Order: sequence, then structure tokens, then C-alpha cells
Amino acid sequence: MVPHIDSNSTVLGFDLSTQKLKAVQLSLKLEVISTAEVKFDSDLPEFRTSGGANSGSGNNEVFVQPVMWVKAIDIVLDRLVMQGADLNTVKAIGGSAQQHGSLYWSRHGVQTLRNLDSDKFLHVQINDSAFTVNRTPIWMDGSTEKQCIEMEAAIGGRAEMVNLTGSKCYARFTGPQIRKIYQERSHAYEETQFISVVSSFLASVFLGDIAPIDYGDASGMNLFDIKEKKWSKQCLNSCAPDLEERLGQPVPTSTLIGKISPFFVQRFGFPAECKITAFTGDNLSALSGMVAEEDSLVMSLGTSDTLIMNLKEQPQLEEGHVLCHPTEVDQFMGLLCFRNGSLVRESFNKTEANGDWKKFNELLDSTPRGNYGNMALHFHSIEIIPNLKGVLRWTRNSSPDNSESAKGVKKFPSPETEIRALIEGQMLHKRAIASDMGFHFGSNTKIIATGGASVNKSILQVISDVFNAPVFVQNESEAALFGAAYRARYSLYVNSVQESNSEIYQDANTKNLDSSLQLNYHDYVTQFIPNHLQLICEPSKDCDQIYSPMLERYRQMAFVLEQA
Ligand code: ADP
Ligand code: XUL
Repeated sequence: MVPHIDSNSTVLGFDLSTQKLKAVQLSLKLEVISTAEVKFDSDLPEFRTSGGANSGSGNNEVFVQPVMWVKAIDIVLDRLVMQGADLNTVKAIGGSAQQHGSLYWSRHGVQTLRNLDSDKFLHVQINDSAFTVNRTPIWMDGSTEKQCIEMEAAIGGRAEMVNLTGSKCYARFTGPQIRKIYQERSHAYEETQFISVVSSFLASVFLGDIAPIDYGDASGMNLFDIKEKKWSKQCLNSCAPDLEERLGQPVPTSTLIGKISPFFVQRFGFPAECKITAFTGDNLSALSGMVAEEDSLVMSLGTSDTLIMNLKEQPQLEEGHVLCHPTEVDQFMGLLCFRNGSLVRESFNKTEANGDWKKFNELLDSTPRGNYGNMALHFHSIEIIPNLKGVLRWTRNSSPDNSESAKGVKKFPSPETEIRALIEGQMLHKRAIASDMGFHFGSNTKIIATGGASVNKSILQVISDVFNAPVFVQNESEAALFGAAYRARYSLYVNSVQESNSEIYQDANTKNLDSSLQLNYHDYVTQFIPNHLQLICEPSKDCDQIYSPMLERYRQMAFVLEQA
């Protein structure tokens, strides 16, 4: 029987981020119907988290008690209902979660998950006994350097790890974390029936069974062959024994993995046919929430700066991350993290503009593009690419050919020169690394800015000029959350095309379509939100002439800093 979908139908998206669990209910036309959130620190104080996490006893150990997340699911659904959300209209659920964290299900936990009692809260059923490890390591944990070295050595070196999995071994990635549990808590590892990442854990609860890990989040584990799209035997062997049976088979991110658990039907009134889409990592979900096109470069200016991009091919860049694309089969997503982002801008704002962003912007705007040849690199803490720390200021006369001249100057003569040199230097740096990763800059390039500093128009103008591309911001700020709901909506559409029951989905585009004419994710989603991007800045006419030579000079400066 084909399920009936009327115009009151909705989809639901979840995002389990570091600090909160958020939910959004959208109509089939992607209008917001209801939202709810649970903040871990303030709503669940009994878990004593700070910023959503707990510090472990060991160096760089950061963990979360999984029951806290379970309790948050109970609460967020209650809050949606309290807002008047009719969960009986929900036809599909999608999800997003912080990447890399790992959860270890006990046999008892798996049994409980499959037999939830709708008279009880989730958290009294999926309690500590559901997990063999009650302190789940999350992405902020940096305690597995030793396991990283061991895993890379075991498969024949770092280059091989990058080639297979899209990333060198990182302490926060799931594989090294699993290896540490196996080594230090072998009994718990033995007792573990399944291992979930945070996204597949959240999906498991809604599914009432262990949900598969999606290709996108699998790419953040140092265990998944991103070209072959299957677990890499070599990597599994370098990590822990009998791991494949604990991980289950990964699936494409767009997969409908099943129907909602009867628990939610009985307790919250979800329809029994409500479908669950594979859940994925938050960065992947953010790319789908931005509905980024091939030519879009997403720049997140949060605590650290991040670039996310679509890639047709896997680049060979040791320090970036390459993940399987969340919505385009056979494409990749490039992810670059920059440590010296907002925190450095903030420190300049303090020293040069008394902590006043308005003043900071006046100074920035009062200097010309190119800054009379004054340029700076500020890696105050160890940068990720290039992997170095240091500061270098060059004037127009500095030169790499002479070692004295290459050292540049200690300070520029004015605060405005300092500020422009900082911002231009940060953006030239990003442009160079994005090109190295394989992003192709051209006349259609668009920058989509997001995160705290994306409210700053003067900074966005510098970005526009340095990248020689218009800068947009999105009306919706929670890209990962909305991406989750958009993917749920798209999966309903694809399902309807495949089952050729288009008319009941009530949108023109599904009518009389055979699957060869199926719209891709971008075209499908943007028809409902045609104006999701707002143009903020356009590049000045002379910017290519100014910044192309400066890009070359940036590379010389980075080289000099590396040699120092
Ligand atoms: P998070 O990574 O925690 O999500 P946000 O996206 O909220 O961070 O961004 C926080 C950063 O935004 C702060 O570090 C701050 O420096 C920066 N920020 C906030 N307002 C401005 C502004 N007007 N101009 C430049 N930067 C800003
Ligand atoms: C990405 C990463 C974080 C987490 C938390 O590699 O570690 O962005 O996904 O949001």
C-alpha cells in the first residue's frame, strides 16, 4: 500500500551538536512549522557538562555520558509537542550530529532498543547498562596520538591513510578512538555488540534498531575507503579485531534506512509509515543545508574558520579532510579547518580598536585594497595547514631573495595597516589552500559565509575582493539542522519518483516523472527556497589585478615562515 501524503504532511530534522539537541519541523514546502531545543549545560545540569562535554581524567580526554543525549531526545520531543507540533503529520525524519564520537552498545542495550516500552521514558530504558562504555569520547578528545601513529604505521604510512580514507589519522577521528578503547578497556570492547557514531546512534533510537553508518560520517573514522565506499580491511585490521561485525555495513547518506520505531508511534503519535533517512555528520549536513552548488565555497567564520566545498575528485592533500558527499553520489566534500580565525581577529580588535568591531571596521575600510603592499601572516597558535606557528609582516620592499629582507618588519606604522594586513592575509591563506585542495575558482564562484563573523560586512568585502567572487549569507543560520530536514524531504521525493506514486506528493515536479528525469538535490530543494541566499558584497573591478600577485607573495611568505 502506498502511504497517503497530503499537504499537511511534514518532515522533521534533528541536529545533535556539541552544546544542544535541536529539532525543526518543516512543511513539504520547507516552511518552518515548529522548533525546539535542549541545551545540555542548562537543561540537563545533572550531567555537569561545560559546553556540552565533560573533561576526562587523562590528558586531552573529553567525553559525554550517552544517557544525557537519550534524555535530551525525551525532552526535545516533549517540547515539540508542547509547542503544538502534530507529530502525526511527520512522514520522514533526517538527522545531523557532531562527527567522530563513538558509542559502544551492549547486547542488553541492543535488545532494549529493539523492544522499547512506550509507557516509559527513553532514558530509563536506554540507560547506562545499554552501553559498555559510559564515557563516550567525542570529537574534542585529543588523547589518541599514540593510536594514530600505530594505525598509520600498520597500513604502510600516512600517505596511504590519506589516499584510502581521505584524511591522515587524527586523534579525534573514530578509528583511533576505538583502538584506544580496545587497548585500554579490552573487556568493554569484547562485550560490545555494535559501535555507532553519534549520528547513527541518534538514528538508531528513532529506528528502534542499530542504524547503519552513512558514507559521509564513515569518512571521518580513518576506517572507510572513500573511493571504494566500503570499510578498508587494512584500516580495520590496524584498529581493532572483529571490528567489521561491530560497525555493520555503511550506506549512502541518502538511504531510507527503515520506518520509525513503534515506541514513537505509541508515545508521540508518529504515523507508523514515517521513514527514517540515514543520519550524517554536522559538516556534511551543513553543506546540504546551504544547498551549495558546485561553484560555491562555504566559509564558516566561527570560533575557528572552516571551508567546505564540493569536489569532483579526491585531492592529495595531507592535512585536509575529504569525505563522501552527502547528496551527490560519487562526489566528495572537502573540509579545511583553520585554527587562527576569529580568535586572532578578536585579539586585533582588542589591541587596535579597543574591542569595538565598529571601530575595527572603520579602520579596515579606511585602507585601500592591497594595503600599499603591506601583508601579514598571523599564526598565533599552530596552524593546521601549513603546520606552523609564527608571525610575518612584509612591506612592499620585502623579498624572499635576501634573508634579512625576508624577515620583514616587526610592526606596521598604523592600526589600520595592521588590521587590513591581518584580514587580507587570512583570506589569501584560505584562497591558496582551497586551490591546493582542488577548488576551481572561476567566474561563477560564490562564497557562502556563515558563523559569528559573517555579520561583519567589512570583513566580507575583503573576502569578496580576495576571492574575486560575490559573498552571500543564508537566511537560515542553522545549516546542519535544516540540512537534516531538507534531506528527509528530498528522500521522500526520490522515494515517490521511484515508486511512481508522484501525484500524492502534491508538488508539480514529481508528477509523471520517470526516474531518469528525477531532479537532483540542489534543484529540488531550491525550488522551495529560491531566495535562501542573500547577496552581501560583490568584488571590486580591480581586485584580480591586485590580489593575484599578492597570492604569489602569500606563498613566498608561508615558505619563508616554514624555513624559519
Ligand atoms: P562557534 O564556533 O562557537 O559556533 P560562532 O559562529 O558563534 O562560534 O562565532 C563566534 C565568533 O564570532 C567569535 O569568536 C567572535 O570573534 C566572532 N564575531 C562575533 N561578532 C563579530 C563581528 N561583528 N565581527 C567580527 N567577528 C565577530
Ligand atoms: C569536524 C569536527 C567538528 C565536529 C563538531 O571534523 O570535528 O566540526 O563535527 O561539530
